[in-house]
Amino acid sequence: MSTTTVEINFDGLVGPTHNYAGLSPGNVASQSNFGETAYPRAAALQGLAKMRAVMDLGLTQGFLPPPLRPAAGALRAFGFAGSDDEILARAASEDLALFRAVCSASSMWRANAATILSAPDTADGRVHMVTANLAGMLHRSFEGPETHALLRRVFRDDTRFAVHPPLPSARHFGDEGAANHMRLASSHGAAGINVFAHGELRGGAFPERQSRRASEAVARLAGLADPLYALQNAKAVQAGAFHNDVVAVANESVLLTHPDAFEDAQGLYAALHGRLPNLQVVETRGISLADAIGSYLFNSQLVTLPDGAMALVLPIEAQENAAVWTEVERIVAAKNPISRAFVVDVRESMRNGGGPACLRLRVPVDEAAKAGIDPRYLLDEARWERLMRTVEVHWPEAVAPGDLANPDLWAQARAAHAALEQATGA
Ligand code: SUG
Repeated sequence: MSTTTVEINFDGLVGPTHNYAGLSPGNVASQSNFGETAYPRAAALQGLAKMRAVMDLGLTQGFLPPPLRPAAGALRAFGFAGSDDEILARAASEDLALFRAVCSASSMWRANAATILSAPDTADGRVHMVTANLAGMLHRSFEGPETHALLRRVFRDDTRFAVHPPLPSARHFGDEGAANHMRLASSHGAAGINVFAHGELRGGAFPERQSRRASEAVARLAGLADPLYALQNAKAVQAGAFHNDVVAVANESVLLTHPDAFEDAQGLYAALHGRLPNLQVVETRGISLADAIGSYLFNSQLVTLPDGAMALVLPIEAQENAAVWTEVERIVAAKNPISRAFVVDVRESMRNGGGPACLRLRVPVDEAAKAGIDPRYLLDEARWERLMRTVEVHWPEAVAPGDLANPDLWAQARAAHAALEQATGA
């Protein structure tokens, strides 16, 4: 056990084609903002400001760049041929839904990039990363292979990191990554309990995106001993909790949760208490599922600060909801042990159903593992400034769904992608 293990948040940088195409059924924000104009530059700057806010708390911050969109290359597998522009033009006219899917900037929600299994919990003592297949949504299903290649580049020391490809037979193994995984432990460096929240076919109006079979495969791949599986509450899924991280969040020994997050919440708490004596379950009081999902209270980042205190990094929407904010103030005042709250503005992402916690992938590392990360993806002042400048110069100001078929946007997105590669040296 290492006392120097910390968690690094790797945020997804919002890509230049960020738009509102209503691609995620079951995700209330994505559905209700369909057709609106999106602001990719503002979206990426909001994300960078969040990264900066977390850096300013004294935490190490990483970032993951977006893949090139529109993904003309992905369309070749479906029989589209010609130049990239020819392929995109043909797809836009023949299959608009498929075309919109390959334009999505959904890689920004890096909580769905992979499930991360912490070194003290895995059979070989490496950090395991199982890339998510994101099979539940067409637009997200294109991310897996690119994310796998990226994670292999970033977490390059294979004596410290084991990066797995997305699970095959995707339809039967729907896997949405860390958004449905929680780790409870007395500290980041101690052995922990891995909890996998999952859905099952229960026939509601909204899809259940994480299959238990996928979670079991993830646990096997990492060689976890004795993980827990917790069925999501059908009420929560049907209220719009398409990922468990919109109704619960864990950090070290704390589980902050909506009382209706899990089908058998008491059973889960009892199993956790039995294995982690200093576990603190903080259930919210008086917050409806609708308020939880509208405000994204639980999609806060729950982080351990360098002085050992725990803080919530909340979306501004949580502050704007009086009932939710009163509850946040109560939780912080109780100090057991969440004692600070910071608010960030990631409204552009929120309008597609992605809060602060969706935008980041948590990676626990000790010093040796940290040294095995490509440093170009760890932010310092200069790298953060360079990202800011690149976004300011190259990201489009506004994108409406109708703009997606405009070849000028494709050219701008390619130029932005190239500029980012140059800026990061990647
Ligand atoms: O998969 N939204 C994402 C939001 C992901 C949030 N992630 C976590 N909860 N961890 C999704 O539903 C919307 C795209 C659109 O409609 O254009 C979208 O993909």
